[in-house]
Amino acid sequence: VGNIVQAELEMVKALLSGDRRVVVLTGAGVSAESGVPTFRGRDGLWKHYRAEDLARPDAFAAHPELVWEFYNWRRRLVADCRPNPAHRALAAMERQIRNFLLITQNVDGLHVRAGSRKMVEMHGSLWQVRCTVCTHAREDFSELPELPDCPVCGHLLRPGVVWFGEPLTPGVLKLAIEQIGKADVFLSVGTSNMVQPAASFYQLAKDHGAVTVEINAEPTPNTGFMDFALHGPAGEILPELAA
Ligand code: BJW
Ligand code: ZN
Repeated sequence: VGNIVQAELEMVKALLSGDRRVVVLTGAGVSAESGVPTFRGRDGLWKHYRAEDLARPDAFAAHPELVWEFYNWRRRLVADCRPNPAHRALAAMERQIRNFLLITQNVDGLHVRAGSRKMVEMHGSLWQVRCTVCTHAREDFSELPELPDCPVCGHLLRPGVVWFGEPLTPGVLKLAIEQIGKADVFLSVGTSNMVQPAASFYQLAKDHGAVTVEINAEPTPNTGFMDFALHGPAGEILPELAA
């Protein structure tokens, strides 16, 4: 690391002392070093489909078997992945900082497996399934059939994730807005900041006067609005901050 980067790292590290209120937003970049593909990588995510083509209610309505094939593939893929130093550093940070909240856009469950608990999965989880008709919902790590059906009413199950055009789970947005509105430090890690509402969270933090920090492999549309921007692998930068 160069001297300027090192100096910036030290300044950000100093912000993360135990009595500060810290909110961290994460995205697919924190799981990249675990081998989980990101959404907006060069080759598309799966069989040349883009997330925008599959992660939407109308795609599921038209081709449920295709969408379930996509999710079953990702469930298998993620089951073989392990949390990386970025996940572990965030779990350590939560133990060091009393007022801490991790808001993840990731559905892979790797933050939980790394030990994070003060955390919300704002786009749901690959390991949640729920009925398209009744209220049945469950956590399920088993191998699912191609078109799983509801044990209660027999209708089709769907992945327990938030698709484009769908609202977040009730309460999640409210919690995020409340906590970010009180934050002293806001970290955005491993997200392209292309998807709303997460991409606008930094604004709530800034309105409150929080210090904003971006950690990402490359600049994002939000970079210019950040107080600090550290560009590099999350699995190298976060362990330095949590050390
Ligand atoms: C590394 C790295 C390393 C790599 N280290 N870094 C306002 C304006 C315009 C549009 C909208 C708007 N409000 C809402 C919308 C529509 C839409 C939206 O945002 N569209 C945009 C595309 C423009 N938003 C929605 O529809 C949301 N719903 C909503 O707003 O509802 C309102 C409503 C209210 C009432 C009734 C009805 C509706 C929902 C959005 C849900 C997003 N869902 C997905 C799929 C989840 C399920 C699944 O996984 O299959 O969530 S889409 C996908 O993108 C997934 C991700 O969580 C999300 C964000 O992606 P992320 O994490 O940023 O990944 P990447 O790949 O984009 O970026 C990774 C970054 O990491 C890159 O920059 C790399 O460089 C970097 N990186 N390796 C550090 N080692
Ligand atoms: Zn049902």
